[in-house]
Amino acid sequence: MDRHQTYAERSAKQTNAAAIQLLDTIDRKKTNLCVSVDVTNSKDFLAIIDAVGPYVCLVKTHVDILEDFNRTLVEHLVQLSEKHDFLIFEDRKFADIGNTVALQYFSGVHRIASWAHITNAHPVPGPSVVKGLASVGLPMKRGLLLLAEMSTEGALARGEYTDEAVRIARTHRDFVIGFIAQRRMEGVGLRPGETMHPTEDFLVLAPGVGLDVKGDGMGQQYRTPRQVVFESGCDVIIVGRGIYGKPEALDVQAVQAQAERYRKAGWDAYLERVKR
Ligand code: 5FU
Repeated sequence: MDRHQTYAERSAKQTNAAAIQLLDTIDRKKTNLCVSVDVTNSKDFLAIIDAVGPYVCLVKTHVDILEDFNRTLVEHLVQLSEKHDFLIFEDRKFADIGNTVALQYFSGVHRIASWAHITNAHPVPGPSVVKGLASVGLPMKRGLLLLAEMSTEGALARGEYTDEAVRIARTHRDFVIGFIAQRRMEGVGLRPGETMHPTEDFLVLAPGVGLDVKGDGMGQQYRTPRQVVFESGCDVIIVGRGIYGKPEALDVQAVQAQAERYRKAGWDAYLERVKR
């Protein structure tokens, strides 16, 4: 992927419905910001999402941390995604055998496949994790991200592991739309004599983004939107606490001001990248 290509140009070449929807939303709303809403009660969860909705292309959830999760909450989440025109990404990090992940994705309390446009998986079980999830997600027009790298200090997802993640993605292009990673992944993991397919284009969604601090004291490492989008060529910045701060003191106007600050930083970095 040529770093100067716009989101709109790239959308025209994608085949997966979720990837197209995400790129079109980014282009339409002029935002490559994904807000990660890691709070434990549904009132704060929905209040933050309603506040940041106009500024984001994607909302990332960890629904297993919600103490009062129920089906009505999912209905409200879906209504907000329609009201504010964003997609939903459940950061489930599946990592089991194909049969088990298919059950975890479709069934259980959360029924993730029924409402999340995008989810993700650790490639640690090998290609079968993708096969299992695709059996559920493809007919529902969903997309999958593989965790090729992580933002944490000392992460084991590097070197040959990252190469193998990209190889798995390459053989499942219908369902794997890209990666959770810290840099672009085109051409990574090619063996001697292999050449990159000319249309290879993976979306890269990068967590570990912050403007004010470098870490959280628990291994998280933050880079700025410019480092992530302009220098490393990633497509979407994922920001959590940098936007909503401490949920016990939720201030909707302050959250919106932070969301706009990160949206602008991410979008300016993109405009700088695509400038010819
Ligand atoms: F795969 C990853 C990763 O490598 N780093 C992450 O931080 C996922 N995350 C998630 O992004 C993590 O689980 C949080 O939900 C979010 C980052 O939140 P923060 O508040 O911006 O640190």
